[in-house]
Amino acid sequence: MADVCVIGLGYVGLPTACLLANSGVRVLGVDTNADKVSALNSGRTRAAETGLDTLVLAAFASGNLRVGAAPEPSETFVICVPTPVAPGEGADLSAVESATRSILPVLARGNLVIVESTSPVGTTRNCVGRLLAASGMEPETDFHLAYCPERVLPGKTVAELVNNDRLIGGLTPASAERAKGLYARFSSGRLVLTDDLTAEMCKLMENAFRDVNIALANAFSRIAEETGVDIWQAIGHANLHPRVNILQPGPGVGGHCIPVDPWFLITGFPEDTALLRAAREINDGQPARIIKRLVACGLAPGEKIAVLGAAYKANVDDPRGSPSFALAREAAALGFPVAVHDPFVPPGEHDGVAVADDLAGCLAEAAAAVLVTDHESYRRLGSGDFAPMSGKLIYDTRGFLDHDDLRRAGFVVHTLGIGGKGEAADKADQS
Ligand code: SAJ
Repeated sequence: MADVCVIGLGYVGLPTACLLANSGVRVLGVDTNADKVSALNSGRTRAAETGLDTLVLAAFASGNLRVGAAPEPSETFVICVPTPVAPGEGADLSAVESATRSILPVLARGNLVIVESTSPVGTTRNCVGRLLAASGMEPETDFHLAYCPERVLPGKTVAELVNNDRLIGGLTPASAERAKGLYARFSSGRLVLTDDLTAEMCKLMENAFRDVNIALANAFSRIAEETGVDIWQAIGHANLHPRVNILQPGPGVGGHCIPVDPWFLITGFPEDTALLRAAREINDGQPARIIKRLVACGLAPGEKIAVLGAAYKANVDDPRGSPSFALAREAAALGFPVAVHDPFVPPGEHDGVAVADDLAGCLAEAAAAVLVTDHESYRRLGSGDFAPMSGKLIYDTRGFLDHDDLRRAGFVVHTLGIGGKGEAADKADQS
């Protein structure tokens, strides 16, 4: 018997289980991946997440955390499994369904079931609630049911789980109150009560908001390239307006949340989501646009492109959905040999693209280098680091490198969102 059973020990489930254990409740963490369970039992975690190692060690040392393969009778069940959604297709709820079915044999009257997985609006009551009703018990009459989305930023997961405000969406106010009691054990943020449908909708709105606003920055950066404006400076100036906050343009939107979650809304409500679909197209179109600009700068098929960065964002080792891979694939399809470097992503094949941690090897004989990820360690790159290149073209998609130093050493530096090559890019578009 545990107090809380957390199902799915991924980037949210594991730290949540540990924070609960460290707050003094007996937690059983469950995962269907036997390797993950045995790694955890021998004290190993994914070290790249700040503070996670210490948290896991403390949770095991407290004696309150166990991990295993199947749920046991518990007061509360927290479902933290993935809900993948492919562009143009509906959400794949199979992991939520099987996690829910795994609770059925141990569910008891008075229990609380919480869903954290990002899901289409209505999943908690219509999918999880209905599946659990097969127990002969009804949600709300016999057990409590709530939807409580996480809002953590990968890389800062532990701190954000503790500090962020949270939405607690209950099928009834009583369910929300029960769930609030659980999160209050470790959260110092505000715990705001609402219903399950609203909480589900909020999670999707939050990430769609971000995607649309990044697309807006990317659309502005394209106009800047055509007009000779420096978008980085222009955004800084525009953001002096007290009610304007334009985000940063870049090589596209990666990760497993922002480019994915809008599809929950687009596939469910195609007629009302033209804006969200357009944003997806703009953001996904950035890698192809970057290659067009390299071609406009004179790069020819057969010449090697070095891609700096495989992680989807700065200073993390997570390559999921990284625009680097779209860029590498697109370039390879057009006949450019490509090498991808990252200081954090484990070397090997990711998304069908080879990633290496040898920077000089990646740059060797490259005609062009493209800075994709704004890792802090890349900021310090000077002209000497680019010396192994055979060509002189550097394309900075983040407005990030020390352009003066590079130019002094004879490199030709172009930056995403800075005009000057508009005409050449136009010609490439028309060819
Ligand atoms: N990006 C830009 N321009 C910007 C900001 C980001 O191009 O101005 C790109 C990044 O380079 C990256 C991608 O967007 O490729 C996403 O990065 P991110 O740091 O903005 O977000 P994630 O995906 O790491 O985490 C998001 C967060 N959601 C929001 O900010 C609304 C996080 O709070 C969520 O919990 C998480 O998704 C999730 O699990 O949904």
